[in-house]
Amino acid sequence: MFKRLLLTGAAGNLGKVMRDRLAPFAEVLRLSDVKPFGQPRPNEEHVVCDLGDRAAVHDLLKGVDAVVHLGGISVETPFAPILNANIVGVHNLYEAARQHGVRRIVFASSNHVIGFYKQTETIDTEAPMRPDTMYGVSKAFGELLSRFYFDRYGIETVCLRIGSAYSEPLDRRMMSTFLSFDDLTELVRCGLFTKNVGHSVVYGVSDNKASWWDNTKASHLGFVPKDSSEPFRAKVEAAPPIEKDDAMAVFQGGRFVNCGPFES
Ligand code: NAI
Ligand code: 15L
Repeated sequence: MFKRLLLTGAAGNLGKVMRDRLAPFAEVLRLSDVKPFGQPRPNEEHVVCDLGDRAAVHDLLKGVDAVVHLGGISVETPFAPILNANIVGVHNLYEAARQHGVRRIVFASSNHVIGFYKQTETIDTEAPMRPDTMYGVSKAFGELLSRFYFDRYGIETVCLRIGSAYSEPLDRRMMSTFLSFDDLTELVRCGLFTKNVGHSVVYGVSDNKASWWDNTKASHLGFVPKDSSEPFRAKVEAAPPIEKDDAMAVFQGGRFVNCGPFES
C-alpha cells in the first residue's frame, strides 16, 4: 500500500473508473485533472492543474510515492494541445518525479504507437514503433522519455499500450483490442506493485480470441487477463460489415491512420 498515490486524468473516462479501484492501494489518493471532478471523498486530495504548467506539476508531485498517469490528450487533435499535455506535460511530470524522489510511474501509452502495423501481423513489445497519428507520436515520446528517466535516474515505469478500454467492444476492430475495466485494474495493479520492473512495456488487452499483440516479453509483470471480447461478438457483428480495404479492417490503429492533419 502506498502512502500517497497520484492519479492524473481523474475527470476522464478511465480516470473515473480507476478512482474507486485505486482507493484500496493507498492511504491517500491524490486526484488531478485540468477539469474539475467533483467533491473529494474521504482519503482523497484534489488538485486541478494543467500538465503543461511546470510549477503546478512540480507542486502536484510533492509527497507522492507513485503515479498512475492517465492525464493528457487521448485522441488525434491539432498539435498544440498534444504538445502541451503529452509532450511538455509528460516532461514536467518526470522532472517533478525526479525532484521529489518518486520511484514508480504507470504510464498510459496507447496502441497508437504501433497503429501502422497491419491486422495480419502479430507484434511483441519490442517491435519498432509505427505511430499512426501525432497523438501516437506523443505517446511514443512518453515511452522514450520514461526509458531515459529510468536509465538516467532509476525511476521505474510500466508503459501500458492500452488497446480499447471500454465497458464492452464497440466495433469489429475492438474484438481484438478490447481491454475490460477489470483487466485494466489488474494491469495497473501489476504495474504498481510488481518488484523490479525497470522500464517495461506491455500491451493492455484482454484475453481476446483474435489478438495481434504478444506480451511474452512482459511476462515478468505477472499480468494475466481474465476477460474477453467473445461474449460481445454477436452484438458487434450485428452491425453492417466493413469494407475489407477500410483502414478499420486493415491497420491495428484502425481509422486513426487516416485522422488529420489538423491545423495547429
Ligand atoms: P480521456 O480523454 O477521457 O481523459 C483524459 C483526461 O486528461 C481528461 O479528463 C482531460 O481533461 C485530461 N487532460 C487533458 N489535457 C490535460 C492537461 N493539459 N492537463 C491536465 N489534464 C489534462 O481519456 P481516457 O479514455 O480516460 O484515457 C486515459 C488515458 O489512457 C489517456 O492518456 C489515453 O491516451 C490513454 N488510452 C486510453 C485508451 C482507451 O481505450 N480509453 C486507449 C489507449 C490509451
Ligand atoms: C486510444 O488511444 C484512445 O484514447 C481511445 O479513445 C480509443 O480510440 C483507443 O485508443 C482505440 O484504439 O480504440
